Amino acid sequence: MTYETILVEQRGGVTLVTLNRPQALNALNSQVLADMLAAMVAFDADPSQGCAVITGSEKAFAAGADIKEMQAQGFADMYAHDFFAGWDRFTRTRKPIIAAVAGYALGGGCELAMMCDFILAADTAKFGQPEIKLAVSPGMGGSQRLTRAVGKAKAMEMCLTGRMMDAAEAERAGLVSRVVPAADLVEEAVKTATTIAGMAPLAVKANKEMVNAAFDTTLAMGVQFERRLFHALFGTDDQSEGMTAFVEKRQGVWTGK
Ligand code: CO8
Repeated sequence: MTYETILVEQRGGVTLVTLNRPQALNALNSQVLADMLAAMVAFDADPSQGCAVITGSEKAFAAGADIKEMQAQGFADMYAHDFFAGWDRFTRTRKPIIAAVAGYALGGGCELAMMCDFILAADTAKFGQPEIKLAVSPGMGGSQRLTRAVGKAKAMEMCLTGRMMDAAEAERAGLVSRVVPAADLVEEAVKTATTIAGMAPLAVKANKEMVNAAFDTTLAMGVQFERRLFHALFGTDDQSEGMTAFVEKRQGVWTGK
């Protein structure tokens, strides 16, 4: 399957998606949304694929939602079409997605990275929510996810001033899991994704679901949710195989059942 605005390749059990609108620094327009959703639905449905990596170019992961597409829109258009609500579907992808960010991740680009399960950053990465400079605001979840990731003080300052955060600050603030040299970014992300793709598939989905639940619920409810999913994994063949393999000092062989 080929797409207009993204490149998709499979590297073993890893789906590598590269945003490919270099002329617009990978700005996210309606076509990117359509292409990305189609790619993620295919990824989720393909049993040979265990983890995805989304990356951009050396200069930009994505420089935001496409300003030229939004420029002429009024409230009625935005509201009638529930503009960009389609990105909610992206967050319902059940297998893990790693954002591999080099260069600018601004506005919708920062928000897309935060919709992924974690962010691996190149030392060149720059994160920001500069929408206020356009007299608007984040619209793809940035005010919520950034605040949860880095706390109110930094999120508020970034949203109100448009200030960018470099990779080192993003790592200190907990926005990214790790910073790697730019030249190694995609290789390191694919390596990490390969590790995840090698785990028992049901356990991967359960771990993703329970960590995400930490954002949506109270501590007590989240702990209960985790415990129930943990119990449920004891109904899988792979749990039995995983623990038997440990005792027999060998690698587990997963069936995804
Ligand atoms: N949209 C459309 N085109 C863009 C965007 C964008 N977000 N960013 C860059 N481009 C285009 C430029 O217009 C330029 O095109 P052209 O060559 O035709 O003039 C090309 O990409 C290269 O960009 P620059 O020449 O500006 O490159 P520089 O290296 O000088 O600057 C920057 C790089 C600093 C990244 C600069 O391009 C910039 O500031 N871009 C805009 C960043 C921004 O404001 N992002 C937020 C956008 S708003 C948003 O994301 C809202 C999200 C929520 C929406 C949800 C709605 C419900």
